[in-house]
This record gives sequence, C-alpha cells and structure tokens, in this order.
Amino acid sequence: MSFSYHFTHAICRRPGTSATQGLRAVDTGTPDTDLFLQHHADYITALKSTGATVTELAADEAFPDGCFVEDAALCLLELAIIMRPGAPTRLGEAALMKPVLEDLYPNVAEITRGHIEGGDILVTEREILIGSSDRTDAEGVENLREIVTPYGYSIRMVQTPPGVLHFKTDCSLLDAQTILSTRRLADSGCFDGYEVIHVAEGEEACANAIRFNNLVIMPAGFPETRATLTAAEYEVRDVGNSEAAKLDGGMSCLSLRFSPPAA
Ligand code: CIR
Repeated sequence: MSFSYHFTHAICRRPGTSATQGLRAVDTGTPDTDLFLQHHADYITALKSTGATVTELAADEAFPDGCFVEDAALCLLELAIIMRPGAPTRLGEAALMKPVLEDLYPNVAEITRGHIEGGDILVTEREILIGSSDRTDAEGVENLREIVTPYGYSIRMVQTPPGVLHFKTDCSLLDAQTILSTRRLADSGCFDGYEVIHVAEGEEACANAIRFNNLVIMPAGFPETRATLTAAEYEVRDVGNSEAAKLDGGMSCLSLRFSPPAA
C-alpha cells in the first residue's frame, strides 16, 4: 500500500492524573491512570517506529483532557492553525499548543471566532471535510475557511451524526482515496466519490484510527475490522485504548501529525 503523504513529526501530551476528571458523554468508569500511560507509551512507540520525530509534552494537570491534543490545532503543509475548542474546560488547551507549534512552523494562525475542534476535521488530498457538532459551529468553520482559502484549500461542511462526539469519532483517512467509516456516517453520502471501507457492525468504536506513514494504527479489540484492513493490505498496528475510550478518545485524538515546511 503506498501513501503520497509522509509525516515527519507528531506531538503528543501525556495524560495526567487529572485525566480521571476528563469529559465523557456517558460514564463507563474512571480511567486507570497507569494503564492509560502504558497505552499512551505504546501509541508513541508505534508512531516512532515509522521514523517520525515525536514531541512528548508533559501532562498539564489543569487540563484533564489535555492529552487529546488533536483538538487544539490543525496542522497543514504550509501552516498550523490554533483551534478554538467548543468545550469550555478545553479552551485553554489551544493557547498551550501555540508556542509548541511556533517552534516547528514559521506560520501559525489562530481561530478567533466561533468554535472548532480538530476532531471534527478530516483533511484529505482534495479537500478539508468538517463535521458540525456540539463542539464545532459555522462561525468557527467560516473563520478557518478565511485562513486556509488563500493557500488553495477548499472546505466542505458536513454533519457529524447525532450523539457522536466528533466527526472523526466515526471516520479515518486510510489513504488518498480511502476512508474507514461507520455505516451511520457513510450512509449520509458525505464520502461519495471516495472509496469507503466500513467498520464491522458492532465495532463502530474503531472507526477512529489513523494512517501514519506505513501503518494504520487502530484500537485493540476489533478483530473483524482489523481482518478487513489486513485483507486490503494495510499494515495494521493495534494499540490498547480502553482508558482513553472511557473519555471518548481514540487514536486520532492523541496526536497532531504533520510535516512542517522547514523539515
Ligand atoms: C472530550 O470530550 O473532549 C474528550 N474527553 C475527548 C476528546 C476526544 N478527541 C477527539 O476525538 N478528537
């Protein structure tokens, strides 16, 4: 399987002990901090195994959801954009990410109106797809559109399924043409024109995977979807996600993945 885009970098932030206070739609139990840290370390090992440089930020106890760094920024080829999370307890995470990205990107812009979280944004080779959700509104999307249009990007706004936290809770980009998706999302038609691989029925929680260089990194425990991806010749790496899942987090949320212009 070949991919046209190579990631040289990723940024992660370790979960802190305050992760036990992280946001969750439904309480399925409190995350075990030690196990969460073990899974997080396994995740970083998987990223590094592809040759990428991983910036490992220390936990910030003031932000229980701070390990879900994807929501705080969007990293494109030419610039990084600091998001404006819609969850009030997460708004400050964006400011924390700004100096980190300024060290890596010559150009860092910022969303200043409305709200938008990175988990609602899927960047494909032809467009930026954004799912409106409880965390991402039209004003935030419009602000992002103003920032990225001069760089030639086009934005298409779609609808995150009701009751689903983020757009990418239900989908992932596997390669330039192929999207892994739940049926409930793909049935909306938002991926018409792409190849779609559906996650197996009952395995909706593994739709949030990441394609990172030669690997597809997916949460452990979803054998049917794993077998489908392997049969389609993706090199799959499983990482435990039981503790992040208690906070509605998955594989994409735990990193920002990019190749800065200077790299
Ligand atoms: C939250 O509700 O914001 C966190 N507990 C989970 C964020 C997961 N992030 C993501 O899907 N991009």
